[in-house]
Amino acid sequence: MMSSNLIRLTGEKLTDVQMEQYRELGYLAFEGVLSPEEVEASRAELKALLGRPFADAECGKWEEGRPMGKNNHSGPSFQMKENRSFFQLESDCDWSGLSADELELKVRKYMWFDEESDYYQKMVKAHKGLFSVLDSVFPQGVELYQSMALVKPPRIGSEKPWHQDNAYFSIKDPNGTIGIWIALDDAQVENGCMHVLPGGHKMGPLKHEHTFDCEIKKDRFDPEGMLPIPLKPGGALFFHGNLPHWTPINSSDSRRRALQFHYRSVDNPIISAEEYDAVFVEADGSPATCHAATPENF
Ligand SMILES: O=C(O)CCC(=O)C(=O)O
Repeated sequence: MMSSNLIRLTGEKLTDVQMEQYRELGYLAFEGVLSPEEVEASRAELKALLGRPFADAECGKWEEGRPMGKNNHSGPSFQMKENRSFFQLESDCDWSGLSADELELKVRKYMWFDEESDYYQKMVKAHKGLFSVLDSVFPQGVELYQSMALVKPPRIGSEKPWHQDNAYFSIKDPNGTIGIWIALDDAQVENGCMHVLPGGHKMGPLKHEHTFDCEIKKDRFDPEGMLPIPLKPGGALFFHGNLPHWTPINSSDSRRRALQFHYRSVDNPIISAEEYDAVFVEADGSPATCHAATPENF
């Protein structure tokens, strides 16, 4: 198995060698993108955000049960009434009567969390480490497309099956998107760290199908060459929107919180899901998106 080739961000921009790795392998992994202080602050802010539906002053602003699509995991979810923020619990969770601390150990993911937080707004707009990579890959500039906190709690954190993030998006040029996955805990195989298929972005769009989630089935690719990317808290993976990746269940007693941001280059517009079905296609021209797999889920 290849090593994950963890490197430290040293300069303002990526080196030519790092750019070459990004182009060839479709990812770069760095340690220490967030400082220990930033990791602490990020954890505290996430905890505060997740506790909000249960704080007296806030609970009237949330409602339970935004439909998540009929197959896309089945845990209960909470929707902020005033904006698009929502979070989802792991399947089969009974959340009634839980304290905010207990609730955090049931959460699967929290979408658009940055919009609720001045702290995270600053991070997504101006974090030096994030932008040293973003500015190198997209010198024309970027815009945030999506944010999610992926909480994968101990023992119950579910698998995220193999997928390409571009299959979920609807952005005109699939080469003009990038994902950033930041570990807030020590992320190892046992608690569900990221696994990538190095160079897999070069296969182009692969058909996605709905099972318990939207995924690429094994008739489309061979995950044999997959590489786990263990990261210490504050380490980050930057990856091409077409790179197939997977995270296993959290089978350990350790937490595995992560932040994930997706950016698109400024010259790469958002288009409709229907238009995108004609862009993100397999070699024979057939749509490979999650929208095409189950349009009613989108
Ligand atoms: O952090 C995880 O478990 C999976 C994240 C991921 O690949 C995704 O949500 O697209």
